[in-house]
Formats: sequence, structure tokens, C-alpha cells
Amino acid sequence: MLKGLDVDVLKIIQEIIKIKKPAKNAVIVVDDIKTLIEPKKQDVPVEQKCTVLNDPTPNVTSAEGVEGYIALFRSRFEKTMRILAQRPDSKRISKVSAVKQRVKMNKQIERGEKNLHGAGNSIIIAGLLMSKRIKKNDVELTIDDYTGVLSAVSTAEDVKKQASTLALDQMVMLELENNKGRPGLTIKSIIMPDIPDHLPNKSKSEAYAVLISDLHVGSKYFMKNEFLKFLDWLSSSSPEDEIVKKIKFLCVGGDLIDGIGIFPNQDKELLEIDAAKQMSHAAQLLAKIPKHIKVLVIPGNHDLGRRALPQPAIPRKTLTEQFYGLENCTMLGNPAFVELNGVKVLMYHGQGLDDIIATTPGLSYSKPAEAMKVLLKARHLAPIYGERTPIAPEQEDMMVITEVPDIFHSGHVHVADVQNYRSTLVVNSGAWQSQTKFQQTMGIMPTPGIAVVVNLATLQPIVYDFNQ
Ligand code: D5M
Ligand code: FE
Ligand code: ZN
Repeated sequence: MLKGLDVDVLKIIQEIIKIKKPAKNAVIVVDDIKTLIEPKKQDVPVEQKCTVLNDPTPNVTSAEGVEGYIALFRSRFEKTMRILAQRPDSKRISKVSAVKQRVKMNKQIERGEKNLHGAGNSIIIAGLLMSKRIKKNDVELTIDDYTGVLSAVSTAEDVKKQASTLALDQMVMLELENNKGRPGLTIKSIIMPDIPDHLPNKSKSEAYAVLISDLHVGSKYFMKNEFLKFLDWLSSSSPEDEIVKKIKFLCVGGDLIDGIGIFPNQDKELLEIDAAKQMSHAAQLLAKIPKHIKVLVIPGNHDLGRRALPQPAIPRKTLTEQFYGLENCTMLGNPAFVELNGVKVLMYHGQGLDDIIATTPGLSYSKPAEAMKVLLKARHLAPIYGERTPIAPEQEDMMVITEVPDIFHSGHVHVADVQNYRSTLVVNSGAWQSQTKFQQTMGIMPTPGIAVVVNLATLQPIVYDFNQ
């Protein structure tokens, strides 16, 4: 390994002996040599380039009534179709009307005497999932693609398993074949829109982004001491702490305050019964963040402003003026798509996760990153309509995950969880609020007081715990 390198071999051996000698039976490993021969990183300037790629704030129109929802779903269908069009199997997509026509015209297909396209061929349809009926022995899925509605069944275990992870109202592709010897069509496979395995964008210099969410300032359970410890750390300049100096960005994923009247009897759990005071307190805390760190803030369901998704930025009013006065702070809508030193970050508070966790077998509040993966697979941040997540009747569906993020940052669940999915770093950034009565009744065990720090040059996450 040392051959051919411009290094003083003898000096390196002496150095290794010096390091290893104190330990009994020490073994010299490749990494020991690597750390000695690798050139010391020069103090290259760490870049800080932030671009907002997408912010719903100026686009939120809030069309009213059923008409609005028709347009919303149509937009979901069309935007996701454009995503699917980039895949080779999309060439085989047939319209539901055409499939029905063929089935009708050729009764032999229904009798299973002929295949849909001739021998051995299957057919693919793509549309919004209108219904999902999973029974002990089979599953029936109904798809709407705006040319018609089609139901298909399967008894195969793998298809049933895949079907269980589908969210209602999401876009999906079904590969169909004719049902051997019986009428109707069988689902051969389910194809999710999904994200491709990709080469993520990385920062050229070693800059760090800190991901946090769910402060809940104003709540009795807001962990002020731990949060102040975190803020102190951001301002610290210990020579041993190589990372803190290189923190260039701080992403705040919503629920800055606990708000008022968000859930019944909330006032009993509040320290400050005034949203203005809560906001002002939150702004005072964020004002302690060193000014060389760029702060990006999106709202959550507890913040001021509209509740339905997509949420515009926390409105600029007298109460929130202090936020807008912070020169290093940018207020964005929820969801927001930003680029930090070239790394694409999708910031989303995470309201839609409640419905995903409630309806997907095997998911729980203890593993929010798993639920976030379901959203990436559906290429939608809140697919399920009409349950817990309020969705606004916009003309355009701004919750479609149009571009593949390098980092997907959410909060809302109050449990810190980090995973890698197809080279996207999936982060739920936990909370700064200890367990509330509501969470206790729901069996949610939060992991508060944690900040997830990401090296933007490698996308490696580091979890910092401020509970000690
Ligand atoms: O959410 C705090 C916690 O409560 C988080 O784990 C999600 C859960 N939660 C919030 N709203 C709901 C609904 N509607 N159903 C089930 N679980 C929920 P926070 O937004 O901070 O109140
Ligand atoms: Fe929260
Ligand atoms: Zn929330």
C-alpha cells in the first residue's frame, strides 16, 4: 500500500508503533495507515448555496368545492403519469377503456381461451387506486384512469403483500393477464411509481445541515433546557468539534409552536395560552442561531396559517414579524423543495404519515422512516384523501413528489429515525417536546431532544442527543 507513494515509510511505521504500543496485542489495520498517509484536509472554504426549487406559498389558491377536488385528482394523475413515462414499462400502458373494449369484443379472452394480446402476453394499466379489498384468499384492486374504472383480482401471496402497502388514492400500475379458465382479469404484478435507485447529489465541500422539527414552544412539555443546549452547541467553537464549524444550514420541519385549539383540552397542556406569545418566544429562540447558519422554516399542523395541505409559509403578521426580521431565516411552505450546496432536500412536516401508519399493516409510530418510504414509493406526500389529513382542493396537486430528493426530511411523528432508501436519505427528525397526554393514550413513545446532522458531502447522518 505504501509502495509508490511519496511518503516517509520509516516515519509512518514509527508513528504507528507509537499509537499502537499502549494497547496489548494491538493489530495494525489498513485504516491506521490510511489516516497517516491521507493528506491533511486543508481549510478550504465551506460553501453555502441555498436555492428554493419549489415553494407552494405563491401557488396556493384554494379553489372551493367538489370541482376543486376533481381538478386536484386529475392533476395527481397527470403529474404522476409524466413520472411513469420516464420508465421503460410505461410503453406498455394501455387505457382502461381499450382493455375493456378488447375484453368485451373477444369473449374468448374471458373464457381464458386466448390471451389479451395473444400468447403469453400481459397488459399494463395505470391509474388512481379507487378501492382495495384484501380478503383471506384474494385481493381486488380497482383503478381509475379517466377513460374508465377497472377491477382485477389476485390470489398470489406476493401480490397480496404488495397490495397491503398501497395507499388508497395513490397512482399505481397493474400488470394484468387473463384469468386462466375463468372470466375477468388477474393481477400479475403491482408496479409502484417509486423512486429510482440513483446517484445522489453531494456538496463539493464538507458542509453540514442540521435537521430538526416539532419544537412545540408554548407547550408544558416543550423541552426548553435541551433546546437551549442545542442552540449553545450551534454557537460553540470548540477546536475539537470539527463539525459544528461547518454547519451551514438548519432545516426546521414545522410545529414550531403548540398553537391554540389544535386538539380538545389542549389549553390544559399549555404554558402560554396565546399563539402570538408562543410565536414570539419561538422567534426569540431561533434568533439565538448564529447568523452564519442559513435557517429554513416550514409550518406544521400546530403553527399559524392554513391547516390544509399544501400549507403556505407561516403568514407574515404582527405575531410572526419577528421571524421575518431574522436575516438568516427563510420562511417556506409545506412541502418545500430546496437545494443546499447542490443537495436536493424535500422538507415536509409529515401530516400524511398518520394515515399511512393507520392503514398499512406492519407500520407503526416507532419507525416513521418506514412510513416515509411508502410515500416515496407512491411519489405522493399525502395520497389518502378524506381521513385524518386535511387536503385543500387545489387546481394543481402540489403533494406529488415530482423530483427525486437526495434527502427527505419530515417530522410530525416525534420519533427520530434515519434510513437510506434507494440512495435517498430518509430522516424523521424527532421533536423537542416530551410525551403529551394524547401521545400517551395513542401509545406514541417520542424520542425528543435529538438533532440529525447530515454531512452534505457524503450524505452521512450523525445523530446528536441533547438529553445528557
Ligand atoms: O403530532 C404528535 C403525534 O401525534 C405524532 O406522533 C402524530 C400523532 N398524531 C397527530 N395527529 C394525529 C391524528 N389525527 N391521528 C393519529 N395520530 C396523530 P402533532 O402534530 O405534534 O400533534
Ligand atoms: Fe408535532
Ligand atoms: Zn405535527
